[in-house]
Amino acid sequence: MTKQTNLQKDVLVLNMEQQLEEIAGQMFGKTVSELTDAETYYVLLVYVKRLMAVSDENEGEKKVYYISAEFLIGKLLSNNLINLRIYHRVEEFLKSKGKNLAMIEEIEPEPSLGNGGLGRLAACFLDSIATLGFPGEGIGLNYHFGLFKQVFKDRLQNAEKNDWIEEYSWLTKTDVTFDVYFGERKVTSRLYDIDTVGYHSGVNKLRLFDIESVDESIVKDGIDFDKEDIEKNLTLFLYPDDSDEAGHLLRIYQQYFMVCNAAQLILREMKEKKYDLRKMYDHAVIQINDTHPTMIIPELIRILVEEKAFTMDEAIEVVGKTCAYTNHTILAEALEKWPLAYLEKVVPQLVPYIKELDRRVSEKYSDPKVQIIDEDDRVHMAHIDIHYGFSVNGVAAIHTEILKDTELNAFYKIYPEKFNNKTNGITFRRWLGGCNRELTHFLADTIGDGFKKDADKLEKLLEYQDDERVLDRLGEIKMNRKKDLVSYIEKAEGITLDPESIFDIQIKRLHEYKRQQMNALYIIHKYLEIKGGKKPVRPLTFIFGAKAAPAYVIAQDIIHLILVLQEIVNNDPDVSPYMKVVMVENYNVSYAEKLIPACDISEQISLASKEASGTGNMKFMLNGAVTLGTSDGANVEIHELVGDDNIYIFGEKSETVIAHYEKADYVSKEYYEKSPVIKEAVDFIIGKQALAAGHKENLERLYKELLNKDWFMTLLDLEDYIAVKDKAFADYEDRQKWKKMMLVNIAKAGFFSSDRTIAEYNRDIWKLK
Ligand code: CR6
Repeated sequence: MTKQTNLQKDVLVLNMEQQLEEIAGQMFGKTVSELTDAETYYVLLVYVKRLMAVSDENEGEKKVYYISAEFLIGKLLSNNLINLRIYHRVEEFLKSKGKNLAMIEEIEPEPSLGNGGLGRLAACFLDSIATLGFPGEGIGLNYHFGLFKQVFKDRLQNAEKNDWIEEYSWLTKTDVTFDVYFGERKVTSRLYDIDTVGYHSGVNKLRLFDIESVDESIVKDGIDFDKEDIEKNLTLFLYPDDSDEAGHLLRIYQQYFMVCNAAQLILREMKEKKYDLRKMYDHAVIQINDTHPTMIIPELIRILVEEKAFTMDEAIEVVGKTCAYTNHTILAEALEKWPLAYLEKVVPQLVPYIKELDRRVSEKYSDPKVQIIDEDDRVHMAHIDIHYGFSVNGVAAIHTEILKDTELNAFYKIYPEKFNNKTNGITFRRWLGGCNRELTHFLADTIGDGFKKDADKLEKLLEYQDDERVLDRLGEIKMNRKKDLVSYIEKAEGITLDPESIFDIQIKRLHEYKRQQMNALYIIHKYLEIKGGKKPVRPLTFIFGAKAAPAYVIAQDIIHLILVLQEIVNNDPDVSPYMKVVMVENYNVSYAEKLIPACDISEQISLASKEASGTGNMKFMLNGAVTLGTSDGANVEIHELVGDDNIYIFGEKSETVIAHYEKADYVSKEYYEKSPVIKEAVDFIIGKQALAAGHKENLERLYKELLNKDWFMTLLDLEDYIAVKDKAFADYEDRQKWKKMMLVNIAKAGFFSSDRTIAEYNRDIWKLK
């Protein structure tokens, strides 16, 4: 970009007030003071988009393409204002016109283009890539409804469609379209861009592909639609229900649509810039975010061979030096294995290439564990990435070790040099600056604002760990966020909470391995204790937020149990003065931004070895919550950083858990039978009270699951969990000691900045200038 455009940007910033008045006039024929909050939001959106359009793009000889089926970007207005460093000025100007920026931010619909951690990570990475000034872009799909909206009816989860694209949105329609072939069937794509601006830095693009013929009107009740009608449904939803064959096929259609467009976009850029395709890896690095984009490998090889006169050997070499893979899970059901027959149906043109890639592997290695196509003719997508990419990374130290030692050990033996760890991170612009402005200001006043560019500088806070004034201010700020949350929940859920109580929060996707059910059993235990006359010193508030995949039955049952407990506990006059339970409806990024700053105790209680990293754990710590967790994922690194005194760790270690799986010797019933405490809590699920408040079918199914299967070993850790959680609640009463723990957690959170993570990706994998 030229100097002139910089100047343009400076002028736009300088004349912000005048610009906003002008846009208000053009759009609504009003002055800013006459606008409604909704109109003000659109005026701000148009202004910020103009600003980003004339900002410098981060450019260079080599670029990273982060391909991902999910980008859980969340609302963008306040984040963009922060990164453009005009938040305060805009806020002041609006105030002078009688408006409140925080209220205007509420108007923005949230784009829910992701499920959870993996999608949110991609969004944090875009922010950090832009902030560090690296040339890079995200490539994904423009889902019209994103992840479903959760509604509770009769204490059950219902899924509704989740509109987010309005007449004015952050999307910019481009004139880029590509032809995409599914065998003989051709569809046409359309590219939409969302600018992502770095903090104090240039702009990168998130490129979202859509299909021209998409038809929102085919979605009738809830989220049901005709899964066969690809031309109309391809980009309607994120991960449509894949409990049946049509759902599986649709997912493959989506994945191929994504990578086919990505490949064409990348090759187009190579051509425009007159780069030598035979040295593609000098100009492009493709980061494959989990296996959803894996087909980019055979697709690129196919194009190079069929259209660019490469031999197969040459194509494999060039693509192999361009592609890198990130693994985000060891859960078998999340590691994609597509039946070859499905691929033949959707993308017959890729199948000969996949077979050739498989043939080359089987020629060299006989170990069945490393084959691409297995005996049942299923294609192991991760195996394509590992054999034909140059890097394989896990997302936390313990996760990468488990990959190397256990899950991917056979591959590690072949390619030790490919394996590396990149512990996840979060962008502090959103998860501190955006969601906790008061804390951010206080930190800047206390230790200077260097931490905004260099997160490690947060450690300076340690010098104040015995400073009563600083500790009291931290306590005060926490109380303010709790009060904010109390009024929000009052409005949103109709439940009144006590800000003086301890806020214990578990927010994340609902999955048995994350063990929300263990937290629920603790709540039952506490409820029975209080009923029996043993009252807690201070009231306790248990908050949950979680969506369950619509086809995941037990997860729905766990939600049901929590909602039943909410009903029983909150309406019991003997108990409700001492404890409350809330499961918030439609938990999403915006809700997280309100919950996390208000948290005292962060629940990170997954079964050791199963949570690859977690990123919520990092957000809580940064906002001064203390972790109650297992030795799993990034909890292990949090523990190392803050030390034994500033975290509550419980439960079996991952080696023990893995050994249980290997020997298949975990029997949940044994734990139930030998512990009266466990028995009493589990029995409550099908007791009179629960059945009166809930549904027999759901509660009985969950009860049986816990007793007969308990695949994620809830009962294994329950007693230890109860003991350690009780200890944490007791420690909370030593207020000064607790505030010191808060301070140490904030001070040590710098390591978890996604700026650090991205700097490491670049140092070890991408090598951008
Ligand atoms: N569910 C992991 O489970 C990790 C994120 C981002 C997950 C979680 O521990 O923090 O990825 N994995 O790396 C997948 O989505 C497959 C997640 O979000």
